[in-house]
Amino acid sequence: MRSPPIRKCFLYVFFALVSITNVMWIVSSYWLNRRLRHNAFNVTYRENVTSAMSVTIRITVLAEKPVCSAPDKLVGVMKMNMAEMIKTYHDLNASVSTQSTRSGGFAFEPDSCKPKLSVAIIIPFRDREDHLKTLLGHLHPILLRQNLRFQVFVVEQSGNGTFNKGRLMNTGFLYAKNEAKTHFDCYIFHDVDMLPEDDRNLYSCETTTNRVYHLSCSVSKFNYKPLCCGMTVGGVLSFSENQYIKVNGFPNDYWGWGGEDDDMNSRIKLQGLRVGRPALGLCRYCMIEHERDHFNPYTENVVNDRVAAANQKAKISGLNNLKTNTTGVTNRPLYTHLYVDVGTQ
Ligand code: UDH
Ligand code: MN
Repeated sequence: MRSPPIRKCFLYVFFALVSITNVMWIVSSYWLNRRLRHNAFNVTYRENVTSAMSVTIRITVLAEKPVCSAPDKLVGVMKMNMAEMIKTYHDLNASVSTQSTRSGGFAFEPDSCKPKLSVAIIIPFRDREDHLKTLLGHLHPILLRQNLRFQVFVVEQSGNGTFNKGRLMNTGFLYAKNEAKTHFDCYIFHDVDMLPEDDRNLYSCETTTNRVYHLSCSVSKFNYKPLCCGMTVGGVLSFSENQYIKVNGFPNDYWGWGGEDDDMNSRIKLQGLRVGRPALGLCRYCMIEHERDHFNPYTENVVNDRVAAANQKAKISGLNNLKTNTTGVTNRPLYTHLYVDVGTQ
């Protein structure tokens, strides 16, 4: 049976309208998408087709967080009551030992603004659980107050062999640079027992100058005497990615306690970099008191000979000949835990 002409007309108009609205929808969403992407907005589209005649497009534009300005919640000098801190951070037990439900590890960042810098904190580690708890409990809030994006990597040496801090730090750097999901601007190598005493000591780095930063220049174990007693760049040391690559990382051939920091000091100078330090009051650190670890012996002559040859080795021992084996990675709520076989002496 043939349709009456009036019904046919309606059908044509109906299909024409549907096609026009669809074309308009496609063009406008493409255009908006391009424009908004160009302006770096996050866009979520929700199409709601309620009937053939009415096509509504609801677009929610979520403005991106503003870039963080200078941190304004810093407290300055902090009270360092060790007994109280240890008691408080005992509760961190769960965060320290449990596995995170979020995969891939994650960086922390402030809620309300987009950080200017992304920082990887790399902690060489073995058998210092109490120190780690205390450090994490103390450091996390400081880094959040400093408006940084940061991720902590605890690089643990497996087994009972002699400790090799240089290899652990190099392994942590390469993992953070190549395997983590976040890009980092700065890499800060951090002893597990060093607690900053002033949160105006910023955990950052200089990406455009030749200055690396020694953040811990006044330490409790030396009665806060600046650069006391042969100290060079030990404790807490900050690099940009390029700077760390330029110095070829830490040396791999220091076994046991001492020397790798003095060797690094030579590498920095050899590459024409300079060591910057925060203003004296700001670089105060409290080192948790401890004895020398059993598997981290000090052999003075060996260390001295190695440090004397530091410049000759700078190009041949470091990132470019690192042979370690990362046997496991566990993402925990507060940090990413690497288990590393550093090889043998
Ligand atoms: N580290 C470990 N486990 C070890 C050895 C070293 O985690 O078994 C790491 C840790 O991050 C530590 C860092 O390596 O903070 C440096 O080692 P250290 O703390 O032993 O170095 P420090 O210069 O040693 O503090 C001083 C030891 C002398 C103590 C003498 C006390 N009378
Ligand atoms: Mn120590």
